[in-house]
Order: sequence, then C-alpha cells, then structure tokens
Amino acid sequence: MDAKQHAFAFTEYWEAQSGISFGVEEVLYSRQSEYQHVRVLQTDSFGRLLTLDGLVMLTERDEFVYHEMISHPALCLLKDPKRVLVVGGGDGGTVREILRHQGIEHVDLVEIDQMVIDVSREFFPAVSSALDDERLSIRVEDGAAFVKNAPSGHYDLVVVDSTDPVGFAEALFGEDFYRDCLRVLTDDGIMVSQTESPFDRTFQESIRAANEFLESLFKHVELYLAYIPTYPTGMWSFTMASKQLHPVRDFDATSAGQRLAPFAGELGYYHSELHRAMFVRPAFVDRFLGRHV
Ligand code: AG3
Repeated sequence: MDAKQHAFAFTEYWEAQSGISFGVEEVLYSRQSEYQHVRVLQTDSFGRLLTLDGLVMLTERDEFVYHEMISHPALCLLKDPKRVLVVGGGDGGTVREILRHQGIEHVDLVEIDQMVIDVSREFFPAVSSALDDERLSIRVEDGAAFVKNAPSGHYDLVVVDSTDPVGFAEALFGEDFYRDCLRVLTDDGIMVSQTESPFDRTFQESIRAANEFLESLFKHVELYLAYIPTYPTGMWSFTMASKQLHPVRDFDATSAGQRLAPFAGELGYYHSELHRAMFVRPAFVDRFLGRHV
C-alpha cells in the first residue's frame, strides 16, 4: 500500500512514548489564548481535529459519540427537563445535542475561553451549529465561579464538558464544585461529567476519588462507558450523579424512544436500548470503583 507522506504527525501522548497519532495534512490554526494553546489540524483520517494544550478535544469523525453520550442519557431519564447548565464545551457540540430536545427552554453555556468558541464557529460549523439558538445564553467566564453564584434549585441538568483534570480544569473535579452543582440542581436534578478513561493510569485515582465523593452527596452515582477512538485508550467514561432518579431502574425505554423519535435518525450512537447496556461495566472498571463483582 502506498502511504501518502505528510509533513508531520500529531501525537497525543498518554504516557511516555505511547499515544495516538494522526497524519497532519495542514495546520489550519495554532494560537495561544489566555488559557491554553488552541490548534486545528486537518488530519488524514478523522477530518479536522481540535486540540487544547496538545490534548484531543474533538475530531469531525467521532465527536458525535462524546456529545451524544454526555447529553442524551440524562435528558432521557429526566421526566421533563427544561433548564440546563453546560460547564465548558465552548465548541458547542454538547449544546447542539441538548437543544435537539423540544422541551428544553433554556441552556446556559459557561466557557472560560472565548478562543474555543470562535475557533469552533470558524472551523467546525457542524459542531457549533446551535450556538446561535435563541434558547442559549453563552457566558465567557470561569465555570466554577459561575456555579458558586448561580441560584439554588434552578437547573434540571448540569453537564460538565471539561478538559482533563489538570490546571484550571482541575477545580471541575473538586469537592467544592460538586457541592455547588448539587445546590443549583432541582430536587430530582442530575449532573453528568466526562470522567476520562478507566484504562488511563494518570487519572484513575482522581476519578475514583471524585466518584466516592459524589456518592456522599447524591443518592445515585453511576459511571457509564462509550467508545471514542481518538481519546486516550479509546474507552471513555462519564459519571451520572442523580438526586432522585435511578439511572437504570427509573429509565423508561418507551418514553425515551418517544422523546428521541423526532431526531433519532440524526443520532449515531445513543438510542433508548443502549441506555441500560452502557451502565454494564467490565469487571476491572467495577473493581477500580470499589464495586464488587
Ligand atoms: N472534552 C474533552 C475530554 C477530554 C479529552 N482528553 C484528552 N484527550 N486527553 C471534549 C470537549 C468536546 N466538547
């Protein structure tokens, strides 16, 4: 096979010399913002790639997995969600999914870095397509500070679409932040956070600790998995923390199917039958969470 030669390969290193590489056909954008280095690369395999400080945030080809899976499970579990807060996620992929739900009245998107929003609008039109929706308010500020000052009992759902727990994003995996999330949620509200890869040794301990702390605050805490080829190790986790509804036992697949019906054909990953299955975790994941199997 004739491999096309590219100027260089971009690699996100997971540890030492191991990672995932992409052939780069063109560097479309590369600039330092106030917070991080923002890059857009045209790859040979996954379309355009957005990186922040050298970490893969999204690619055109597999972003649907992450954005559907961080949004729809909780929205389909909730009885009648109306108000949602998204912390991070300035690229707009998460709000695009949330705003597909007709019952949603208002979404607050709190992104710390204006450059992420601007770059997504310019280079990822299919990801940022809902950023001008009239039900959306965009605030460019620190997410942890925003939640601290937000009114109690206001949101049905808080989605934490953050980068890795290092530097300024570390607060979004911390106890104070989780306490504030609990407070701003309605009585049966839900928080969903991206929680890294269970295979990745760098974050295993912080994810386990975060899970344990959430269990002291919320009635139900359940981690679920999705397969995201361009994130470290390809196996990714999300954590759902719920004040009332059990993520699996209170899930009604029939009403979820009806809720999804108007746009089910546009979804590539999540569907009502997947919901229960995604909470069934491999043994090593349950073990690291301290759940006995
Ligand atoms: N949020 C980033 C998930 C963390 C990826 N980590 C990594 N590549 N090391 C994705 C933003 C998409 N809205």
